[in-house]
Order: sequence, then C-alpha cells, then structure tokens
Amino acid sequence: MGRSRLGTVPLLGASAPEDPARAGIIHLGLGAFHRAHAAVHTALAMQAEPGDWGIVGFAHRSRRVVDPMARQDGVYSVLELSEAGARADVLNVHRGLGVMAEEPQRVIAEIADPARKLLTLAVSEGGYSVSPRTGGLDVDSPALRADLDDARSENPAAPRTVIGLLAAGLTARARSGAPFAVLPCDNVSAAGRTTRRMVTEFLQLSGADEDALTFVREHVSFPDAMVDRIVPATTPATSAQVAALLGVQDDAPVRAEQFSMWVIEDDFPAGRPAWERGGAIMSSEVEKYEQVKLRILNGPHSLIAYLGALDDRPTIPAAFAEDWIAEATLALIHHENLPTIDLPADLDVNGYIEDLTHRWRNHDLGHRTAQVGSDGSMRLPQRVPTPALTHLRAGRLPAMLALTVAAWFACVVPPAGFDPGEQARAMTDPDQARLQEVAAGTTTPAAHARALLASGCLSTELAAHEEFTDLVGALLTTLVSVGPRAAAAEALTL
Ligand code: CS2
Repeated sequence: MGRSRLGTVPLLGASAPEDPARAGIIHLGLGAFHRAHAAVHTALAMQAEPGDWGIVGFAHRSRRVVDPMARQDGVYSVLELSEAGARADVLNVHRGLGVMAEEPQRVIAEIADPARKLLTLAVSEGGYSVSPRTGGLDVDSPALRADLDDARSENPAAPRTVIGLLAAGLTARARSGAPFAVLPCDNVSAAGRTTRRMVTEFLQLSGADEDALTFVREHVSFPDAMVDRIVPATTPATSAQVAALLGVQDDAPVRAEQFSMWVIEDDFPAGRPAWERGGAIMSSEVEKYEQVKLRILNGPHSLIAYLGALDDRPTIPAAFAEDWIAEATLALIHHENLPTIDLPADLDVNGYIEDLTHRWRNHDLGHRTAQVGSDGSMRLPQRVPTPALTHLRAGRLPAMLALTVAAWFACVVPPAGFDPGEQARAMTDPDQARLQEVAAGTTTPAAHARALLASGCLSTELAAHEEFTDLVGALLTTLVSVGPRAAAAEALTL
C-alpha cells in the first residue's frame, strides 16, 4: 500500500499502475458525486484485483477541483459522515486531469486512444441533452445546435456539449476500431439506451460518415447503471474535518453518507475493473433498479426539498423531521410511485425504503434543500412524468406528484408577488429565466401553472392532461395563499 503526499495516510487504490498512459478509464464530469462514488468503487476493485484501471478525469468547465487535485497528484479524501461518526479514506485512482471546455481536442484524442477501454459519465441530467419535449436530442438547446452546426462545417472547431464531444471522440476512435464502453452514472432513466440514442442522433444530424455510425452500433456498448450515494457539496468545513481526522491538509476532499450502491449492466467489450469486488452489483435488471432509484429516492427527495424550503428548512434532515413533510413523502412513495415500478427480483424494496428514511435523517451530512431543489428543470422530467402518466392513463389523479410540481414552481418560478423565502431563493436552475418569461403576465397562480406546464417543461404529453394541470394550479394557489403545510394536507385528501 502506498503513502499519500497528503501525509502518511494509507492510500486506497494505490496498487494501480502509476503510468497515466495505461489508465483504462476516461471520466467526464469530475464533480463530488463521481469522486465519492464510482471512483471509490473503482479504487476498491483495483485494491482487490490490480489492473490498468486508473482514471483520466475531466471536469466540465471549471478548474475549481482540478487545480487542487493536480497539486495533490490526483489524491484526495472521501469523508464518510454518519451517526456512527466520521471516517475518511484517501483515494489514489486518478492518473490524469483536465477540463473539457479548455481542451476538447484532448478529450477527443483520449477517447480515440485504444489504451482507454471505457468511459464513465457523471455530468448530471442536463449533460445528456435530452429534450423534455420530445425525449430525443434537444435540438432546441442553443449549445447543442451550435455543436451540430460546427460539426457540419468544413473545419469543425470543437464541440462544447458532452454529447457532441462523445460523438467526435467516437468518430475518431472508429479509425482504429478498438471496442469501447460508455457508462452513464447519472439519475437518468434507461441511461445506457438514452446515451446511445443521443450520440447516434447527434452523429446522424451532423452528417457523420457511415463508418462512425457502424462503429458505434457494432463496437461501442452503452451499459446501463443505477447510481446511489448522497453526496452533498464540499464546504470549507469538509477540509477542516479531514484535517482533524487524518492530520493532513486536503484541498479537494469530498463528503458522503456511508451508504453506496452501484448496479451495472455487464457489457464491456474491452474489459472492466473487477467492480463486483469493489462493492458494485453486476445485474441484468438495471432498468428496474433505475426506476426504484428515480421514483423512490429522487422524486420524493425533490418533494422534501421544495416543501422544506417553502417551510424555511435549510436541510433535508430538518425538513424530513417535520411530520407533515414525512407523511407527504411516504404517501408519494407508497401510493403513487411504488405501484408504477416493475421491481427487480433481488431487491428488498421495503428494506430500501426503510434505509432511505434513515439516510434522509442524516443530520451529520446536512444535505441542503437548496442543493437538492436546484436544476429542477433538468431533474423533474426524469422523476415526475412517467409515473404521473401511468396514473392519468388509468384515470387516477396523482396528487402528490402534482404537489411536487406545484412546490417546484412556487420555489423556483413563483407567481408574481409571492416570496418563497431564503432557502428557495438560493435554488438555481439553468432554465429559470426562460420559465419566468413563459409565465410572465399571468394573473392567477392557476394560470401561472398552466402556462408553465404548457411550455412542455416536464413533458408535452403530461401538459395535455387538463385534470393534472388544474390540480397543479389548485395546489399552487393554496401554496402561495395559505402555505406548504395546507397544500400538503389538501393533496393528501385527494
Ligand atoms: C438528489 C440526488 O439532488 C438530487 O437531485 O435527489 O442527488 C441524490 O442525492 C442522489 O441521487 C442519491 O443517490
């Protein structure tokens, strides 16, 4: 076991080769989630079964993580916080670092390099360029359109979107023909199939040659994965806690809960780390696990965040400690989402829900409602329309799903004159300005909700269900005129 430059702390994953040229994994999206999830399972796998599986990791735009990580030779700590106390591991699994927006050509060259065997993606929901309107490639997005125009031009410069970069990288790799796997690690449903579809549509729309399309179809796999670990943003206190525990200064730590789950479809034509020896589950039922995760954890998580923020609760545990929020959340899980899930044979779903209620009560983690409530326009399309449509098509009104949408609107695109409070004002969303514009000029909360839904921000099909639109409008009216508790009580009676 090696020693970290951070001090004299034993390293996890240190038996990996030090030679960056032999690192088998490219990773896009060097945020806290990847560093506390896939990187940990990969380090554990390499510890159990050494191999050429180091990671060359690229951040999206910012150097905020890359610079301190580079100063520490890629090494950083993962602080685990639970009722049982705090502990930390120091990870040594990243062999190269970069920033996609600064060096797109390097990313393309890395993807083309036959020494790289697979690519993991943790770019959050927005990174997949899926249109909430059509479910296909988001050609309404200016960034995506710019990439398509660039790819069609005589002398393409470089793509700026993740899907554009992947398409360019795989086109370059088609020349050697070396097989490859692209493994999405985000909360996106049918993530593997979705990623394949977006990349293929990008290649088709940009007029890519037949060789690239054939290569992607025949030699690139897009395995599915369910990823699960609560990883709040790093704060200055994280470094202080690591220093107190390990006696070393770390400028790039991450913090996470103890729980971690990674279910992966086993389809890697160029090989993979022994992830099953690093705590992951290899399974042929990943889409079912994804449904469990999106509908039992993520969707209800959003509801806790929005109701909590409207009730001025700064953290998820503080919000979930409110009986009425816990009751609304459990009603969403048991009455609306669970009945729409085709459960995996090996999962004890009641155990998962029981664990989850403890995970949401983790005060040591202090996950902020503003963090979970941010980017709703990217996240809710994965969390609400499918279960809501299942009920609506069967003639049932999903009141708690409607409450989730109404509470999101109240926090992030509130009707004129309504102040959602400090916690909700701290939520950010890339689509906030556009949504505000869509609803500008409406005079009642019900009309406000109707205008927002009609814009297709969740799904065009859902917006066509008037009974759902009316219910969101009614709940938004109660939310802004009486309050979140009254709106939750109203939804529970429906
Ligand atoms: C959360 C997730 O912020 C959110 O949208 O629902 O990040 C959640 O914490 C993770 O998916 C847990 O695995």
